[in-house]
Amino acid sequence: MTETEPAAPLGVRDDGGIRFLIIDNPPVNALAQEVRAALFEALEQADADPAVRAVVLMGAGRSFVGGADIREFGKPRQPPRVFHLIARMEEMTKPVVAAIHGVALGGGLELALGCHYRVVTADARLGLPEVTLGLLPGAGGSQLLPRLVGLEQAIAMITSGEPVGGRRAVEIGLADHVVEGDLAVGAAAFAGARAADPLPRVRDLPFPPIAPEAFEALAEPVRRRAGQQRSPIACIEAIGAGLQMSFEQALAFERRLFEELEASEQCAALRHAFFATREAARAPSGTERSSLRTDRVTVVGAGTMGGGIAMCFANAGLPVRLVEPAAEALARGMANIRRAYDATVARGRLTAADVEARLALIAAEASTAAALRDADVVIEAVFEDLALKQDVFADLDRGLPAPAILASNTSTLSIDAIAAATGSPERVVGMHFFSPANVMKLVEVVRGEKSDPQVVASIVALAKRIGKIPVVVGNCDGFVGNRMLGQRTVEVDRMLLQGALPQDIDRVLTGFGFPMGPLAMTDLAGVDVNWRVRQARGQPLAAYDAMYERGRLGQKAGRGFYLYEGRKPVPDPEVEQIILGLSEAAGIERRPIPDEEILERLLFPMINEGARILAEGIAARPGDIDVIWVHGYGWPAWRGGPMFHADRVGLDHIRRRLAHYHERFGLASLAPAPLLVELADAGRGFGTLAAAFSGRRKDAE
Ligand code: T1G
Ligand code: NAD
Repeated sequence: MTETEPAAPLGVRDDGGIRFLIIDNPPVNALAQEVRAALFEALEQADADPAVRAVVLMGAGRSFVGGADIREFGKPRQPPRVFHLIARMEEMTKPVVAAIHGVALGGGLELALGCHYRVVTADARLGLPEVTLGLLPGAGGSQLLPRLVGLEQAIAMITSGEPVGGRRAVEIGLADHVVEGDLAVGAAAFAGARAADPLPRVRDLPFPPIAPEAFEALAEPVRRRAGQQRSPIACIEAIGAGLQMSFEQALAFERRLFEELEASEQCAALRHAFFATREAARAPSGTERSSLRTDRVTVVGAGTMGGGIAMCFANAGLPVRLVEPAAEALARGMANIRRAYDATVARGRLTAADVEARLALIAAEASTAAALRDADVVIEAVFEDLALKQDVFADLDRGLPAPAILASNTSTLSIDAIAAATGSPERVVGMHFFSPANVMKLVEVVRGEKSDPQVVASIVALAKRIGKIPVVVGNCDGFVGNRMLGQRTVEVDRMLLQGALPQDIDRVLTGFGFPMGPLAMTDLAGVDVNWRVRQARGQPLAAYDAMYERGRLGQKAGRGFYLYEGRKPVPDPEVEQIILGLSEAAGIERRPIPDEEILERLLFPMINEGARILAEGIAARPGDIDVIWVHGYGWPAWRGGPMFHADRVGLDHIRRRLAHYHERFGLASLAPAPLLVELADAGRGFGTLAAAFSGRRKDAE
């Protein structure tokens, strides 16, 4: 066993004629320039060295390779590129075996596809997630993967970006063998046994033939789901090239598409969303090593949110207690949970056995006393009523000793007001899930004035443990998301009275890329939920109140701003009459409102409020606001988020348009926010704030 001096970031060692090349570029072994250069050279050396019978390519640490280095995108890249490495491996005179543990994603999987063999651990994850970054596989993946796994599987993997597990990879022909024991040992044995065999190259396999109409049947649903996002469609085009072109021609076509996408706004937006999501989820500085225990969780209130929150823990394999005082309400809550799981089984995403295993993790108890027993964290999700929540927190504070954390899922109430009902406000924090809680990824972690940073950090870590995207925000009315949404809702109501109809406004926002418009969303969440929140604040909205007063509560009532045939919203002439009547009563002469104005008034007041939120420090970074809107409010990720979008539109333009609407409508909230004005005057964008705020991303775009 001879150790050669490892050329960081690549380790090289020999064992019985097998040369191990170990990529070592923490945290995810991304294929940065220096890695590619070192690997290319090592492949050359291994091929030339007669003592080497075979090569095993591995990753150091927790993964094989997490992909190309995303930070290099949008900048000129030095050779060798990933596709050069693949071409070099395909020219090797001895077998190269990829030994995969952890993840092999993007360029990492393409590298493995350039190898002659792939062995995996059972829990490895193999995928091509480029589409989620607004890209497509740029090193041959669109041509190599179909040759191994067939077109249907390749289209599914490349257009969804979803990885497959190690065992599944062998089942579909993507990998050759699952190594049960030590990966290096298993891979070396596998390589040694094939050192003298003819070298199988994936590129030499035939591209799977398919009839044009059959290909179209696979492509059409992808195009439909893509909407305005370009990358899934480009993936289909790249894969399809294999049917008409030679391997080399199809590779060149794939590369042209890749360069087109890499230079695109959508790709810049999705890369921004990628890094902003990770930045937002980082533990607040100084609390990286939070020590508070969060294993035993109790959820108080088994309604819409409490049930969904309990499912999050069960879905993550964590036991959870669900408490309601009333047995009937508890039974209703558990029935909702079972119904939700049954729907997932019906969609083939879970088995009946999975459901039983998850339900077994939810301990339902019809007693408030249960809430006070051995919990590290209590998440309260009772009615949105301050006095009730203060009672519940006072009981918890008396019954459950510190350092147990007391978290509230309130969506609108002040965390400080709730904490004031306890003797230990330092252990009170907001944990604001979004409906449906078992689906939506976002959690606003609301730090109260007295919340201990360790408590905040513990809840951030807990949210990540259940697969959520936590964003730490300050305590204010509506926190970040609902506060900005409030500005949009006010403008929606005003536009309805001034000349627009629900379908006009919703068409414009879905045209921008949202999955649903503001009025259809209100009907889904419940017109009454919106009314109750505004009632508590004394915020009347003519059109919204008119729906409520007429019992038009939304989907659950079969009518709201729309009539509902099943879940399909249908414009209702009666609503038009109601709105025309409101305009007349308010003495407003209705006018056609151009789409451009509708869009500006849906987005700019929100962005303006975002600037106020940043100036107040309620959000730590502009990227945090973007993450909240992308993962909590349906903002299209390929548009980056409201603050990213604002920089694309230009802050000076937004300032001028807001000033125009402020002058025209005289609404204080439309006055351009000081931070927006300051940045516009300086010709800067919110993105330039990132550095000042986090001091880590000097290159923020
Ligand atoms: N490049 C650069 N940095 C990366 C990275 C990458 N590919 N992947 C992760 N990071 C950073 C991340 O920003 C974070 O940094 C840290 O690593 C830990 O990540 C040619 C064109 C691998 C499953 O899309 O999905 O290859 O915040 O917090 O939860 O065709 O990261 O600590 O400073 O997410 O354990 C395709 C992207 C690229 C995979 C690990 N690859 N990464 O998850 O840790 S395109 C991807 C992930 C490509 C080729 C094309 C996840 C992960 P920081 P993390 P994690
Ligand atoms: P819900 O009415 O569906 O459920 C509330 C549950 O609390 C009911 O089952 C009720 O029986 C129970 N409850 C009442 N008093 C209780 C007590 N003293 N102890 C234990 N349980 C008690 O309401 P929901 O929509 O689930 O909302 C719950 C909380 O979550 C509210 O604060 C709400 O603002 C917040 N929230 C709601 C949404 C949403 O979209 N529904 C989204 C985010 C946050």
